[in-house]
Amino acid sequence: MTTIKGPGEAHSYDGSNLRIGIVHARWNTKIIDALLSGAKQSLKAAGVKDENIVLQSVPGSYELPFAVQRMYSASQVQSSSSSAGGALLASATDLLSSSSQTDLTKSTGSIKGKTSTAPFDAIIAVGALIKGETMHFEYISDSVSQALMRIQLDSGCPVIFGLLTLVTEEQGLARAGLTSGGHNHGLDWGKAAVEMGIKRRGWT
Ligand code: DLZ
Repeated sequence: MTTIKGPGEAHSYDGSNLRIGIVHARWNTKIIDALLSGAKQSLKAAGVKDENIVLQSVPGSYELPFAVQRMYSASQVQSSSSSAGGALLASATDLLSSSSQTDLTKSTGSIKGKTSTAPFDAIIAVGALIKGETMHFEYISDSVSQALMRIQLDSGCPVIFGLLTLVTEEQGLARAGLTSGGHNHGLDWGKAAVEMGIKRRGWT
C-alpha cells in the first residue's frame, strides 16, 4: 500500500561546506546503530565530508539535550578563538566521549585532527525510547523533546529531532529499516540536517 507519509521531495542541497554533529544515546543499540548508518549515508550522499561529521555518544536519551548544547557551544568557542577555545572544545568532547562503549563514537570525524573548526551547521540528536511499565517514558520523551526545541531556538543551530518514541521494539526496528517494509529514518534526518544547515545561513 502506498502512503502519503514522509518529508516530500526537496531540492538537492550541497553539503560539502557543512559541519554536522551527531549525538546519539547508547540505549537500544541495534536500533541506534542502524539509524546512525542511515544518517551518515545521506550526509555523505549530500557531499558532507567525512571529517566534518562529528559523532559523540551519551548513555541514554535523557542526556541528549545537555550533549547537544555543550557540543554546539564548544564549537562556537573553538571557531571564534584560538588555543584556549580549542582546549575547551577538546575537554568538552573528551568528556562526552569518555563514557563511550561503541566504536561508532570513534569511527567518524574525530574532532581532533578535523579539517574544519567552524561551529556546527546542524546537530542531529539520535535516541530510541521504548515505553515500559512505568511513567518513565512519558517524562523523558516530553522533557527531551522540549529541551531539544529550546536549544535550537536559543542557539540558532538547527537540532534535528532523531528521537524515536516507541511503544514497542518492533516499531523501532521498522523505523531503523531493519524489518521488511520498514524505512530507516536516519536517512531523512541526514537530509534534514543538510537542508537546515544551508537554510540557517540564509533562506534562498
Ligand atoms: C533508564 C532508561 C530506560 C528505562 N529506557 C531507556 C530507553 O528506552 N532509551 C534511552 O535512550 N534511554 C533509556 N534509559 C536511560 C535514560 O535515558 C538515562 O540515560 C538515565 O535515566 C540516566 O539519566
